[in-house]
Amino acid sequence: MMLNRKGEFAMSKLAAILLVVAVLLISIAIFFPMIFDLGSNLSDNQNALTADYDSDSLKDFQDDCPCTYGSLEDNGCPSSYTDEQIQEDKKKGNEGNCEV
Ligand SMILES: [Ca+2]
Repeated sequence: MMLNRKGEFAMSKLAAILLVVAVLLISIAIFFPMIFDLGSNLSDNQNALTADYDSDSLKDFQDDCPCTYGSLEDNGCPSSYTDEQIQEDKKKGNEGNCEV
């Protein structure tokens, strides 16, 4: 134990330890902000896994046409869609631009 001459715990050492811990935590928060932002990152990932923009029951990450309602047999695309339209729809979905 850290005791001074009177046999008491040295408060100045405790203050120094607390200061070092505070500086360390602030340094971590500055240089590794993602650690303190982990909760929102996880919920963003969860939203990305469960999102179904066009409500065709295929999750966006499985859907070949995440922006357009389509059947399960056509991987979430309208059966009339050409390969070019599918590519365009998928690109819009991947960029998060379904509304455009
Ligand atoms: Ca779809």
